[in-house]
Amino acid sequence: LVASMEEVEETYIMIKPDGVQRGLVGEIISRFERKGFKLTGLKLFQCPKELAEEHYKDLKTKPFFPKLIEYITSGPVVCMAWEGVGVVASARKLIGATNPLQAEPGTIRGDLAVQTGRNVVHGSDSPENGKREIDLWFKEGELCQWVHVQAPWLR
Ligand code: RTP
Repeated sequence: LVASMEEVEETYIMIKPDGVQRGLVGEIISRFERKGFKLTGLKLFQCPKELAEEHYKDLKTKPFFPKLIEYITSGPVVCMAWEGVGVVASARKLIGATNPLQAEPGTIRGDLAVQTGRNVVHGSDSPENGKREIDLWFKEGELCQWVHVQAPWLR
């Protein structure tokens, strides 16, 4: 029942400016919390343009890139680091498809969003990117390690 350390992953989850402006912060955090992942970093943050460009550097050549940078820097975001077994893929499932109209009901985007360009939340797409993005968005000392007792009654 206790996962070995090798299986534990980290992912970077970010509530985008529309999620903050629409008052969805609690709702979104709650979904990851109730699922059973461990929150290890959390802050409200106004993202500078340079950081948004670095975060989305793989999309630099896309026609929507300037609009994406404008969107991500248009207001504060909520930066989060979450840890757990299989957290990267599971978080992507909880978030749902990039286009909210194609996202399944029950997912964050499926329940709460309509437009691809306003899809309320980001989640890392691989464990490697999870680490890279957490390093990019958090400074040393901003992350906390703590003992996450999920379900002692099942032991
Ligand atoms: P994210 O990185 O935000 O979790 O999103 P994702 O992996 O589901 O999607 P990705 O293809 O990496 O795109 C990153 C974000 O860019 C915006 N986007 N706009 N056609 C468009 O206007 C368009 N396509 C993508 C979305 O905000 C998407 O989440």
